[in-house]
Amino acid sequence: MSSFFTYKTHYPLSYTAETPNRPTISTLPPTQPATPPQASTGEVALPANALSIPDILAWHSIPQDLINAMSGSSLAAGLERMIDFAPFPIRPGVPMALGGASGSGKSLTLAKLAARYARQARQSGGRIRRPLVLACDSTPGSYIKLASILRGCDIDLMKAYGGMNPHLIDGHDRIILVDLPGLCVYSPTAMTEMKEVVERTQASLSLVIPAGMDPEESTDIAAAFHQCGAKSMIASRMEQSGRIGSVITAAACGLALTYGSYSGSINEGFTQLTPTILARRLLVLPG
Ligand SMILES: Nc1nc2c(ncn2[C@@H]2O[C@H](COP(=O)(O)OP(=O)(O)O)[C@@H](O)[C@H]2O)c(=O)[nH]1
Ligand SMILES: [Mg+2]
Repeated sequence: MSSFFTYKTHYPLSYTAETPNRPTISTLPPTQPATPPQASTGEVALPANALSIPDILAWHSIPQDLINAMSGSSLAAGLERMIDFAPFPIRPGVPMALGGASGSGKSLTLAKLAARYARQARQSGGRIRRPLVLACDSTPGSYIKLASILRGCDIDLMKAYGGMNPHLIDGHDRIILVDLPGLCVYSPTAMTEMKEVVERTQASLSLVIPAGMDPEESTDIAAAFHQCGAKSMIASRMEQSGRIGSVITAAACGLALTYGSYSGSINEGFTQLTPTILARRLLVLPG
């Protein structure tokens, strides 16, 4: 696994997006090649016979230095070397706040998690309590939107604008998810406000990064969250974009890659990412 500092040392932000012979969408068809792949893919089928794996990674706008660092026996092995793949680090009694840019998928991802834990609680026959969701985004309309996404889920939803001291919450033995406002990491004020909410809630912090974002921007965002104490990330909109380099560069900053979100529905398209699943997604465009 790499850390943000290793990544920054070896892969500075100043990489050029203009990779030589950069493939275009028309050179990366989502169909099976007529001839075998040019490189080992770790049991993953390569969709484009005309392109090497480094070419495809460049198509995803992954920096050349990171591509070089991933090269070796197979793409899955290269990903495993550069990225920490881990279960989502949540436990009862410790609130988990989901942060990221506005529109990145924080609320939908939170709802997917809440729906899972609500299902577990229901199936436990009363042994596990239903999850609690703290709505910390006071942007007009966001509470109503969150409540409507969560409608039908067996959860408790509580407004906690500005954060909330967890001692005031009946939550020591239940999963607590925190919906944060969207923020711009380049704004020191916004970052300070987010840190205050997270500290007041004594929450852990996880980042939601959408596929399709500019990989340099996602590196900046992941680095800023890493410095704020985030240890993990979730990749959203994995089925909505071709290029997913933003997910790779963010994770290579030292955030453990947990779930990938593949659908706009709260009850489907939410998968624990593994090197093989990610390798396949890099090589095969969404169908
Ligand atoms: N298809 C699809 N839509 C997504 C996914 N994640 C988020 N969205 C949509 O993206 C939009 C913004 O998501 P939202 O959770 O409100 O973002 P937030 O501003 O970060 O809370 C909503 O319309 C979501 O339904 C995903 O993985 N797949
Ligand atoms: Mg939201």
